[in-house]
Amino acid sequence: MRLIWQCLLVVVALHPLVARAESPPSRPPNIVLVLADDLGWADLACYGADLHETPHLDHLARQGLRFTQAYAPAPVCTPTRAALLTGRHPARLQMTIWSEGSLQRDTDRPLRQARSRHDLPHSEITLAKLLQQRGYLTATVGKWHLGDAAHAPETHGFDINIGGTHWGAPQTFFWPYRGAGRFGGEFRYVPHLEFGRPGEYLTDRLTDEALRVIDHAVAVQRPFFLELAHHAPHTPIEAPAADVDYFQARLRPEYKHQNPGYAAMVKRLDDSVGRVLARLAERGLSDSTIVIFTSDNGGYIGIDGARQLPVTSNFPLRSGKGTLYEGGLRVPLLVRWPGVTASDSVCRAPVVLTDLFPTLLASANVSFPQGLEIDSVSLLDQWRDPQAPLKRESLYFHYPHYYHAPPSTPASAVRSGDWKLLEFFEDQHLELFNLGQDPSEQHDLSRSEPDRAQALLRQLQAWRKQVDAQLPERN
Ligand SMILES: [Ca+2]
Repeated sequence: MRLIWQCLLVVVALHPLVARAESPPSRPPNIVLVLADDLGWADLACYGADLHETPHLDHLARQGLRFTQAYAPAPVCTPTRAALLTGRHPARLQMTIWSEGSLQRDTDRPLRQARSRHDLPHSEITLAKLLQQRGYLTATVGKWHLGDAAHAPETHGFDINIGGTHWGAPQTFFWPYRGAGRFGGEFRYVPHLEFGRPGEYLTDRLTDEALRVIDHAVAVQRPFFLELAHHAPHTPIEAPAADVDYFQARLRPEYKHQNPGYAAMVKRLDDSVGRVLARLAERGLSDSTIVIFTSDNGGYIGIDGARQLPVTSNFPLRSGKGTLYEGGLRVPLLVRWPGVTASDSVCRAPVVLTDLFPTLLASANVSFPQGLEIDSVSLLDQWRDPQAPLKRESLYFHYPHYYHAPPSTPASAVRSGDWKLLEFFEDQHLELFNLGQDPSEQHDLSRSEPDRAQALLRQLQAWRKQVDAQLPERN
């Protein structure tokens, strides 16, 4: 009889529910980072979109924390992705333009663009690498854009890479996702997605792959870091015809968003997040998983060639991707971590995606190597309490390159409090805005506030020197 009781006690003690009740959870949180490509600050309904419908993302915002002043560290793809994974400023990394753009020199312009690396160096320590060392299963599904095959995700701490290449956009969003011509003569493809079916849509397929990663992590009983880096809604503006027709029928002349193709892409992106959240819930992982949704730069306001319409609008923010105005830099940022973020909370502090590096490491209780110079701060205090003071005075931006749509010239910028100064390298002119009073950057105060402009300029120049920012040269 005694033996039976002893056996029973052992069984009870080993039961997972009992073990959980007696000791604090030692297992670190799972992390799901959904990164959209070129999605603008105003593109979600919970950020003021009109034509677009984003019920799942709006629901995520209500369940967690929404940032109103989150910045991408750069107005284009590659530098933001490099900074997010390393916690270091694109200027310090000397990765300030998208990979393909780093190979061009502007010979017909007043300035030759600054030098920029094509590949993320292996000397850099990534978030994935540190989490991998902590025992996480690390996976990236979708866009990589941080270098050639020798610098693929597998060389930067990811156990699994599905679809990541050095290219910044697919030839087409429909299977088999390959071909040539749209981005020049080269033949592009998305690896690991060869076995698809006609009509299959890339956003849906990447979501299928992400769900498989979640299931695999559950099967092998490991905490996981999943980066679901969608190509949507980057060009080419392509979506299933029924979705495009749906939004075409809902267009109103007074809407700021007028592109039904783009609205359809955003809808599929929203569906993807809905499916990921549902799978986490099915697997009992909602409470133990940090879910983050954001974008790598502001919305692209160039023309969608197929429809002869602007791709999107970042209104009320000025301009778009490729510029250092708010429309080029500001992005949606949603965070849900039950027990840490409060439901329906809003943080208005200016933060930058580079901050996710120390924040996520702190969340997973992982320290980064001593002496590593990072350009970011942990936002864990703000996740817990959106009013918590932020330990940083200024944000810096450096884009020493040209952009095509809208046409823009090489520039740097600093934001300190509500004040933002832009310095344009072609003619050295300055623009000064008070974002608190003028969030749309319509009133340049550089002439009426020259002392303030000069003080911010000195601060910006000192920062560039400190991080060894590369500058454009006269042609
Ligand atoms: Ca992008």
